[in-house]
Amino acid sequence: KPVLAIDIGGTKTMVALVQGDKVIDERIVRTQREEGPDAWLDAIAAEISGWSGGFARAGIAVTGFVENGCWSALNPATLGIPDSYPLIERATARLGAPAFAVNDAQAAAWGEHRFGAGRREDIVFLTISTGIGGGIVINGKLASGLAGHFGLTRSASHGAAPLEDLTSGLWIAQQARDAGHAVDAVTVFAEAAAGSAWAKTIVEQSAAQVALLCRDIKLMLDPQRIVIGGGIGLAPGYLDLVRGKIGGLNARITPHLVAAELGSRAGIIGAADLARQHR
Ligand code: BMX
Repeated sequence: KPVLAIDIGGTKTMVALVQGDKVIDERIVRTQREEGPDAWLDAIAAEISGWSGGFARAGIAVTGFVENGCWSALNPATLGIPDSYPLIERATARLGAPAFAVNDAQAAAWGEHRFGAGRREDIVFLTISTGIGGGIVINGKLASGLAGHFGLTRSASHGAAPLEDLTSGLWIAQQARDAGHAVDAVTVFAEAAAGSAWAKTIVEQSAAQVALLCRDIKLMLDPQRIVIGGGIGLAPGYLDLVRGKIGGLNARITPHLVAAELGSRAGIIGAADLARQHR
């Protein structure tokens, strides 16, 4: 039977029926950021009411930290999750099937390792999205716990701000507003592609931060590939910009960047596979 796979991000939530690496059916809803996890689960349950009986278990990928079945925000600006929300318990009751939960970028890293751009390789997956998340696969194993939370790293030059607060989709939209353009991050990309100087500056600053991060990841973990996903990471032109900013490094330490082959589905496909193995 297919697995019910769910990916709750800071901006959108994907729900899908997944079998292996095949997505049989799929819905996307906005994450109602102000409403909280009970309402998010209600919205998911309403969306999939037609799928009842079509799955025997659920795999849930979420932005934030999952521990002992409970879900918390590490950066509440990315999504305001109440501390230690009992996700497994509530989701199992609400969805009517045993649920497994994992961080969204860790799930996506696993999906890309199993079925996508990182097959049979050690990879780091980076999602450039509402926030910036990551997952690490080393020696065929997914690193768990906090591992991969690159968006929360800081550097002396940034002061108290986590990296994602100076780089992510939320930051891009905020920068646009500060420049007098009340548009979302995707529109900033369209504007940059159309030649707007203000938009280009914002996108380039974000790409420069990600380039530095990829360089550091190469030195710390030496993955064969760094797989880039997320709504910003996969926006046309972004990956090339990042590659451009990395350019000029000694070949030995230059990271190999590729786009997520599963695209925006890396999280649901990875979560489904992890839920299947977890039984
Ligand atoms: C944040 C953090 C990570 C997450 C990443 C990407 C929270 C709520 N989230 O760093 O756990 O993986 O954002 O999340 O603390 P996304 O919503 O942008 O996909």
